[in-house]
Amino acid sequence: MNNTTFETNEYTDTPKAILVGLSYDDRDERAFERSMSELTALTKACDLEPAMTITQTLPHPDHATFIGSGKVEELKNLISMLDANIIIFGDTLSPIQLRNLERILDTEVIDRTGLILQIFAKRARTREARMQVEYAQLQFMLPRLAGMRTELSRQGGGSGRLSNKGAGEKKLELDRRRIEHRCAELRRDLEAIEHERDTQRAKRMSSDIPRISLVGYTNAGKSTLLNAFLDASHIEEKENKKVMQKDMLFATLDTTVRRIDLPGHRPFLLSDTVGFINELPTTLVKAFRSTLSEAVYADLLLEVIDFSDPDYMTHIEVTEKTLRDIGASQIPIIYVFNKADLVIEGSEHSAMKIPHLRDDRIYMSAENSIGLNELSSLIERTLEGEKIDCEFVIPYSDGAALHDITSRAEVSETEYTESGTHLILKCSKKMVQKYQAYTI
Ligand SMILES: Nc1nc2c(ncn2[C@@H]2O[C@H](COP(=O)(O)OP(=O)(O)OP(=O)(O)O)[C@@H](O)[C@H]2O)c(=O)[nH]1
Ligand SMILES: [Mg+2]
Repeated sequence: MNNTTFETNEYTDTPKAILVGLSYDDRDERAFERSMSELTALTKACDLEPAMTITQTLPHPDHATFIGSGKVEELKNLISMLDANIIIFGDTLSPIQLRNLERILDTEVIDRTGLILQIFAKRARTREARMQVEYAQLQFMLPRLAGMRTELSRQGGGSGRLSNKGAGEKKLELDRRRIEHRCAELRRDLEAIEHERDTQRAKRMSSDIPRISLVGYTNAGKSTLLNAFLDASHIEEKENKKVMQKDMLFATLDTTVRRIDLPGHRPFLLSDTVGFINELPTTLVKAFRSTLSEAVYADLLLEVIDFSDPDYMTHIEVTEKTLRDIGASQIPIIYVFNKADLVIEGSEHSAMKIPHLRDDRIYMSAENSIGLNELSSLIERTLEGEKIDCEFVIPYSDGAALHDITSRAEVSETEYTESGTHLILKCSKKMVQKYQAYTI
């Protein structure tokens, strides 16, 4: 891998970072290279200048300093040569390794998890997202408290980085208790917000309109797809309803729900939320559970995939794993192979005309609004296919249920029996669950 120095002044005043990667355990070389370019993108997303990347291959990481001692020396020289402000490691380091490296290098050292936490801290806008990030940062920090040093003049960037000022056991204990107290406070406030969110969601759930969630790897084009759908919709003030789309990892951190109403298609609610990444830190997954779980309550997921990324298969695996982790793996999925306009000449897919449909997949381009109608039709067919045949007997005392069911399901037979109205119909699984007590 080349050592790259950026000579443009694109990053003036931006703190300089040296990126460090270790290839060990016979890691696949290409996968390692891609993970290092992802680290570069993450560094930029954190408003840091990736001034140089250095790599090393070892049979296994050094338990004290992660990389070998010779490489640490090399790093030390590079820091003074480049006047670097921060060192970023591509893997997760142990608290001891972080502490040792900071001591030897006398420079701030963070690992991939720490970097992702910083990005989230910078991007979080809503009160909920900010509290979730703070919670994740504190949880991440607790086991590392003892290692934090004070002498370093740390660059800012992110609210949560506390340094352990006075060292000493007493101070440490005080810090620990303060952090635990703050965590409890945050948990309480977050639960209150979650309750509010549940109420809003319950309102949405009770409406007839299907709920669809955009999920997928960060930078795949989820927000672009939401905006393209808005553009094509019959609604007012669509410009104000658009969300940020940007070539940057973790551009979106908050959840937005919009009504989409394409001419000639049935309307639906579409939610856009935070994207996934390989090895999303568990502290973040836990803290963002309620934001991520927006997907759990959807009737259908649109998994957006950047088809132009050579690593898209890994991205699909990561997304499926994350969906399992948040309990959303049972929801039907449409695979949206996006950015198909970028598929290059000469590749195995270059003859493909877009939009191209195959079973539960569509190859399209959100940016160029190619394939929106075809995707809408696929959505309708998928939702329709999800409907099941069912029979209900609804007691005469529950008029509300009868009204709800008959207005939303396709009723084929109605009979008035002694115990209630007997209906034979086709409806969504959700409705069957809701009126489980009346099914026969
Ligand atoms: N060429 C091309 N670029 C696209 C397409 N769709 C999205 N992009 C670009 O890809 C970048 C990322 O798009 P976003 O919509 O912000 O991606 P996202 O999935 O919302 O990403 P996060 O919010 O960071 O998780 C932007 O620069 C878009 O302009 C497409 O179909 N073709
Ligand atoms: Mg987005």
